[in-house]
Amino acid sequence: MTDLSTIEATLPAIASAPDLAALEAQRIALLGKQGSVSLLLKTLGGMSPEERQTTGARINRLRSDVADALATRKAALDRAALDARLASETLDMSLPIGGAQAGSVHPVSQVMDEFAEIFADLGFAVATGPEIEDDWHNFTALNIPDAHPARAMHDTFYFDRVDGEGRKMLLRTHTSPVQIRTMAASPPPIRIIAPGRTYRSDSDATHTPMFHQVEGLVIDKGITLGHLKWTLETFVKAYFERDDIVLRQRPSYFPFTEPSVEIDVGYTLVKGKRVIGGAEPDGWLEILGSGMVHPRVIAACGLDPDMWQGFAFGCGIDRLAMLKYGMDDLRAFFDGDLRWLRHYGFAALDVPTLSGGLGA
Ligand code: 2U9
Repeated sequence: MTDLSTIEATLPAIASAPDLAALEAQRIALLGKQGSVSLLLKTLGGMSPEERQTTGARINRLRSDVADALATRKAALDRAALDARLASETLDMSLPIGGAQAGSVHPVSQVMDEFAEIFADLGFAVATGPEIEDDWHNFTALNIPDAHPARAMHDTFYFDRVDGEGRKMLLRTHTSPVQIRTMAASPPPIRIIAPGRTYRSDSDATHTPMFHQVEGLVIDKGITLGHLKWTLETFVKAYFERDDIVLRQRPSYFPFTEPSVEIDVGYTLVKGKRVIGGAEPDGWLEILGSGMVHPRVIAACGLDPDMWQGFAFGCGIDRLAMLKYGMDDLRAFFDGDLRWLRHYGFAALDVPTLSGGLGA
């Protein structure tokens, strides 16, 4: 058996091991099953108590010195190997991205960007908020009290817990709570759009449990239905990128707006296909809901409805994307099928701008 002093003398060799393979050979020779230090450790059992206190302690110290020296050298060799790799591997940032592997912008993201661009031009900011909400922000503040039938109509996903104030937690059924939070937090005038994910327990060819909305809100003094009509007309013309757009307004009902107005856009038949636009429509498609913000909603956010008025609107982005870009099944939007994404996706650098054109 190699004696203690001889092994102690090998410690400096560990610190100068030329590479990881040599270091591993040293580790096996010292600490492996038949390694010299391991064999010395086995002699501890046969020692007298006095011997264990002196020689035994020296062997244990040797074991830990060897382990430390191996770890220190390994860290240094690893670092040197990484440095060498980083120095030898280069990335040419000017190479074209690999065609088949290139990602694309999902039509829903594209349409959200188009909305933001059009409404930024009209002075609207983009506001966002939590997807997990409480029933006060999602319903009560929007003039939908506890027993109101609209709560049932929203097919809400509830959590089985309440928040600190005893409010039921849920997945927001519309983006309206974002506007409630904005009104409660910042003084008018307010001009915002709120794009985002919304959730309802509903699933068929035209409904998915998760879908996307954009809602808009204007709060100021002296706001009228005229402002609403002009804003939506300006938006729809910009979105479909044509001036010969005819809108039809139909009276409707939402708890949070009074009066409420549904907006249809005229389409013309071109070779049997519906095309949005045309001065003399062949038919109508419903695209937006809107109205003057209900005074109770303004009051719920701590504002005086005699001083402040406003209008709001809401629409499903997924449906608007289908109308503009021609998809016919909503469910395919969220299947993650690469063929669909390549076909309907947009180039990442093709950012929509009013000056450069919105869509492809
Ligand atoms: C506040 C006040 C009023 C938002 C509005 C609509 C009309 C509407 C639907 C369109 C299709 C939802 O995706 S959809 O099912 N929305 O028709 N939304 S007015 O009104 C608000 C929002 C917030 C504070």
